[in-house]
Amino acid sequence: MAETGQRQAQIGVTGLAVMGSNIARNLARHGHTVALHNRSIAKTDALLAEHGSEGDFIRTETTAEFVAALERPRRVLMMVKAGDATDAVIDELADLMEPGDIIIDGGNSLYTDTIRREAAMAARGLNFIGAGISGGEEGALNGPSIMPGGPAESYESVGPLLESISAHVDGVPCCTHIGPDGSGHFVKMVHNGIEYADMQLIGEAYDLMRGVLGMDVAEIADVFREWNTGDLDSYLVEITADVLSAVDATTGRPLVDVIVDEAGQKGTGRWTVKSALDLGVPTTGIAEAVFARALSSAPDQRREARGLHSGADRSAAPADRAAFIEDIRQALYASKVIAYSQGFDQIAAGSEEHGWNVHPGDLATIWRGGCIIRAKFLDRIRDAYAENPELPALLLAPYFRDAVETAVGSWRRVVMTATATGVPVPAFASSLSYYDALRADRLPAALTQGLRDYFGAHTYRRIDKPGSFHTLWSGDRSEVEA
Ligand code: NBP
Repeated sequence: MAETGQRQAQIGVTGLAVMGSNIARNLARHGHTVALHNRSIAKTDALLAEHGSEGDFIRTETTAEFVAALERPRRVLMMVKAGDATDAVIDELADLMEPGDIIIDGGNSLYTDTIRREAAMAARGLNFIGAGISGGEEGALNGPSIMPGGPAESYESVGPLLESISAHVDGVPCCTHIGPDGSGHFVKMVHNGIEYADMQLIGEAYDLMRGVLGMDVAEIADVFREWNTGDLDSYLVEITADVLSAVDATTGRPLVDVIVDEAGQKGTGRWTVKSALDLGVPTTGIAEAVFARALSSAPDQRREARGLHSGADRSAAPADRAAFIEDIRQALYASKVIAYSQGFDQIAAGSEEHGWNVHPGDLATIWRGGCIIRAKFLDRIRDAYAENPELPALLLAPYFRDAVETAVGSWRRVVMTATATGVPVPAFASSLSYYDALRADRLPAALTQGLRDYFGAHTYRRIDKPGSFHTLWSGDRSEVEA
């Protein structure tokens, strides 16, 4: 640790709350000299007091001191609250920086803000990188998954630094240049959306074991532990077993039973769904997960509705417990394939819309470690895109197609049983409907078009000849070419 002097830092970190301080420590532990800055000095001093011996830090108090402590081109990693705070810090930094310097926003910024900020910084000759960072506080310290978007030239300067602190899987860093401007924050947003879907599916699997099979929480924890040794091997399944194993010290009950059942959200899931709507991509798994959290967080309505008649048929509960647990596992896997397939579709659509040229295989590679959705499954996704970079949908890759076709009987039994017994499975059910709709020969969209033509003369196309047509519904009902 040192006061500002002639020594200069390879990188500066501003915003030293949980994420920023852990990333600064991670950078220092990898041999980089790190200038430290926070709006209020207390966090800087706390970091130095507790962890100053972990590496080479330069303490700075003001933004001017901070910028002056950096070697050129200056590299600043911002880890501040997303939104107005991020704009305020960028403005302050930009006034003190010079053309060629690089600002990295490692916060959870909305990608459209990143597009705007990147353009504004480029106009001032500054390089702006919007880097999605996943892994929470533990990942920030020990190796996160990093998704940087921005000018390719600036990645040459910051890429090696970021790659050095990222997680590594099979020697490959979980960090790569995603594409221009908002692409990094966009893929991080969809990553978080997939995380929502993953967690919702896990929740539904747990609820089925409780509600249909009447298993106790410890038994369900064992099932998740067992699942984590197979195809479902993932961080989220692993920590599900841990959370379900926790016992409340005060009451002696399973911790999950004393936690209020209202799920919070910070916004990235909602952003993903809004973007899916704008792009016209049916990201139903993520949408169901966001809506399920919203429903859980409507306690007044839920209280009033609690006594509604269920019409549930308890006799529909399967007698063979082991077989139904296997059905749930298959349904979880198949629904997870759908959620990822939809998420990758959304990324492809966003990439197309903004001209980002995002490589889906790269994402599967850098999501294998460090991030919350890390899973064995990601290896399969990476292989699928390596085999065919032009895959029309992840679901259609031979491996996933086989997996889902194998699972579909189980999936139907699970959704039927859940429906009969009154256990809500919005993500399982809508994923199955998505699958059925996608593989259908014909969809009722033909009727929708007929109705639209009837009341709004919106026209329709025919299966047997080109052109657009309209039926004179209120006249003689003959067809005219539109
Ligand atoms: P917070 O999101 O809670 O932000 C706190 C930091 O922002 C503090 O350093 C605070 O300074 C600074 N700050 C604020 Br608030 N307003 C400011 C302003 N107007 N000017 C300058 N600094 C300001 O911290 P976090 O949870 O460590 O997250 C940092 C970023 O990383 C966020 O964008 C977050 O969304 C993202 N992220 C978080 C996680 C996670 O697991 N927590 C994971 C991935 C990404 P102060 O100390 O002076 O108040």
